[in-house]
Amino acid sequence: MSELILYGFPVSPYVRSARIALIEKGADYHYNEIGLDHLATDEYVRLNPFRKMPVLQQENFVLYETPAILGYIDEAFDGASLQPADPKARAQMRKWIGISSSYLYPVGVMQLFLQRIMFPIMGNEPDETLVEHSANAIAQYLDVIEQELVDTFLIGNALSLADIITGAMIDYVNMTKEGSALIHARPKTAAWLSHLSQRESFKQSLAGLLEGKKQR
Ligand SMILES: N[C@@H](CCC(=O)N[C@@H](CS)C(=O)NCC(=O)O)C(=O)O
Repeated sequence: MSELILYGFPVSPYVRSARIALIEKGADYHYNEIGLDHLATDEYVRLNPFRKMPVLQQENFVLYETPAILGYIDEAFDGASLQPADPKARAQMRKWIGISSSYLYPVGVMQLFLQRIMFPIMGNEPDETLVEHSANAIAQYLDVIEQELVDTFLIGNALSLADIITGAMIDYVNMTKEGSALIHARPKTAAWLSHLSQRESFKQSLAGLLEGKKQR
């Protein structure tokens, strides 16, 4: 198969999701690590006119939007399927992919994680009002995860794209002291995240910048 290239900044949970899926499938790929400044270049806009990451490229096939990338990775490569065959289960998986992008990312990543973890790395002071607001919002979303989890995985009894994208975002929430307390008050969610974070794919895809940054 022709060379597969993934572009993105390693801290991005969307980029990390794609890396997790590639590792889970055992796909051979080249990771082209780019910084946020690269999104403004003419070279990048030719790959993604919306200037977001990740982008997956395989010769003249260029794909952006994480749900599409995750589906392609699963379907184009051998290895255990990351999508359930049953239509209802597959629909539930897509529901979680939508929840992650529409609700978890804006509050859990762009507010709580950004303020608590990334701001100190960048030398900025967190906005405590925003931290409190986002922790309250994410608590409600964690309640939904806790109610829906029946077993080790979000859907059925196998790892799916739902666990990958939702897990990548909740893992970042768990790095914050507020998020960690909320997750550990929800035993099924805590056990689910603990299983995921022990997978090689989750360990190998953690950005070096974030190592040792989990708050205690
Ligand atoms: N809908 C896009 C969202 C991707 C996205 O928001 N990526 C972030 C990184 S986590 C990004 O590129 N941010 C740069 C920016 O908004 O300027 C997807 O599913 O891939």
